[in-house]
Amino acid sequence: MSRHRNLKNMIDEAYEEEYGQDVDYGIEEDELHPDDNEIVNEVWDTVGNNYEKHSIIEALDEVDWVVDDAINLLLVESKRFAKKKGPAKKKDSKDAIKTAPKKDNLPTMSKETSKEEAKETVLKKKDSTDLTPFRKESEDLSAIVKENSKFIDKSKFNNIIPEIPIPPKVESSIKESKNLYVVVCGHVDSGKSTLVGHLLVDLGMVQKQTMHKFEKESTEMGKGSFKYAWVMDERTEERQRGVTIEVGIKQIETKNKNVILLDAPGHQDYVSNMIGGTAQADVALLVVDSISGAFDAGFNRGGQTQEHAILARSMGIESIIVAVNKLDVMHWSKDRFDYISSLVTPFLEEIGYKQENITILPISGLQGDNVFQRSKRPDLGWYDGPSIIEILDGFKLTPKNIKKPLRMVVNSVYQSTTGQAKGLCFSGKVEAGILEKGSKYIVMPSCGQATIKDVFVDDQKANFAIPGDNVVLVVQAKEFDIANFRYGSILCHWDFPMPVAVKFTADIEVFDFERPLIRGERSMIFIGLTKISTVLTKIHHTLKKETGEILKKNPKLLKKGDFASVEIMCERPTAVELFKNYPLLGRIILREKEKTIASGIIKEILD
Ligand SMILES: Nc1nc2c(ncn2[C@@H]2O[C@H](COP(=O)(O)OP(=O)(O)OP(=O)(O)O)[C@@H](O)[C@H]2O)c(=O)[nH]1
Ligand SMILES: [Mg+2]
Repeated sequence: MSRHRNLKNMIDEAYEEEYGQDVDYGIEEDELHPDDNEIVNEVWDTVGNNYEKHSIIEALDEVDWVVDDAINLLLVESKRFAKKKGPAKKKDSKDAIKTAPKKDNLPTMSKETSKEEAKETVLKKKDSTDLTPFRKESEDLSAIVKENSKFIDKSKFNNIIPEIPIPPKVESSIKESKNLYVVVCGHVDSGKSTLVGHLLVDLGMVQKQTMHKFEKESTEMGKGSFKYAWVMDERTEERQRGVTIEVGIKQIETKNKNVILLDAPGHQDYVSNMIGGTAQADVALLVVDSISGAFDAGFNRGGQTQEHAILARSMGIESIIVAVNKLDVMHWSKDRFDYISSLVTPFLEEIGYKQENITILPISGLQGDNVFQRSKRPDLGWYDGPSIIEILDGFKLTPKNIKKPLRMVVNSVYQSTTGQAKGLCFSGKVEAGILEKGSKYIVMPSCGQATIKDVFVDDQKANFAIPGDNVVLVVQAKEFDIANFRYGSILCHWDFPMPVAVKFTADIEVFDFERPLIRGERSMIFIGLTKISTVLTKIHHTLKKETGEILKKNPKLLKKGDFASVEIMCERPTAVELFKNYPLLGRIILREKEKTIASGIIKEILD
């Protein structure tokens, strides 16, 4: 069977299943040597049609026809092998692209989808991710990892990571961290930054003069309603557009907690930044716009109210606070609040939040009702529950992984010449284990060595840090070059470095996407703060969610709602963990075409 026939069959089946109709590709068959046919097809189906047949054969020749090695080579060295951009190979398929109706997004998978649209879907799909922009990084990192491969022991990749004793001098002085990380998320313009900005003003953390300045300047810009949002949106572009782009971080103190507020962007173009914020959070504060129309835009398919809630749950957040915002515009209507609750609460339960972990309350971020203090407004007399700050203050923190070997997510590396921390500095958050001054650690995936000269926890000098602590470290580094640092690198216990791999198996759940997922699917995967281009190299079987029972072996495609065991290959060596060892670093989110298509957990690290 030739490559084209093979691909055609695969997609035919998918379409027959979905549409009950055939698809005409206008693609002719190539005759291939029968002995090598199957191998070439297998590689080609996985890497997609960015490659010509002769490139596949060339790559196979270089690695003695070992399929996995050829796939690896083609992806890592895509520039050398991928075909040059130019006219489509076959006349008919090119015409199909031209004549198909233009759409911003891929066509929806419905029975009504036309043949032309179906063709367009197939043709676009196989070219979906261009690996070129990652080429340099991938080459650099591959070389570094190769050089430092003595630190990477593949035989230990799937070992259970044991708990290790806490040093006695540390144990006696450990106090439970009071830090609570809250990601403030929700659809664009729902009022997240305004809420956080107003809260900081109410807490006296913003000077009166500064607030006057924001009021004056935002009004001059015709954006007076954004004055509180300006407390969080500090960049000129954010203020001019009235849109948050990067996660804004502010720390506040309540009676019992240090609350770290991570004000995420709601715009769909910046979902990756939102994911970075969510990866660090203990709880989600989902801000929902109660105004008619705006609520629907966020809550309907494609809106970020649903997407953010799903992402937070997929990333391990179990508790969610829903702030039904802008109720001032809706005249503080209890009916409106009840209506929104009646839609949002069942949805949250459906995506995996337990009823007891969902709190919903009416607020106005702009007016400040039920944010810092309970509202005294008579119109809101029907609600007598706590304010957001009261809810956060009473939040029960789950015990952290203190006995596991250290994992600290590094979110910046810089040289500092001023302040208390001078020299090469890492800042980030301890996820698991104890970090001790004077100890030596390893930074994965680049395998740099770092000895800790000084530890600062919340700007105070300390001898150690525990899970949940926000730290700045002054380090003495060996085999570590700032240029090799990647956002999301992990500082690890010297004896238990994180596996650095390119291939793993995962159990994934498929979300609502325009079409089914098939083998060869290219997507961006998010693991903690790491973002990486990947290919779905195998679909082993679908599973029953509740029991893990195998439903269908080797399915051709995965549809919305399917659970499946799959194999995923990363475009460069990546630090990954088994979910059972470190849940945060073993969870994955798959995104394609600016949509979250699936989430899952890493089950086995292969290579
Ligand atoms: N009437 C009213 N308007 C509000 C309220 N909260 C926010 N707004 C308005 O909603 C608009 C958007 O507010 P932002 O705080 O920037 O919204 P956001 O959710 O942070 O937006 P992104 O970060 O870009 O997703 C501004 O004009 C705010 O004044 C509210 O409680 N009542
Ligand atoms: Mg904002």
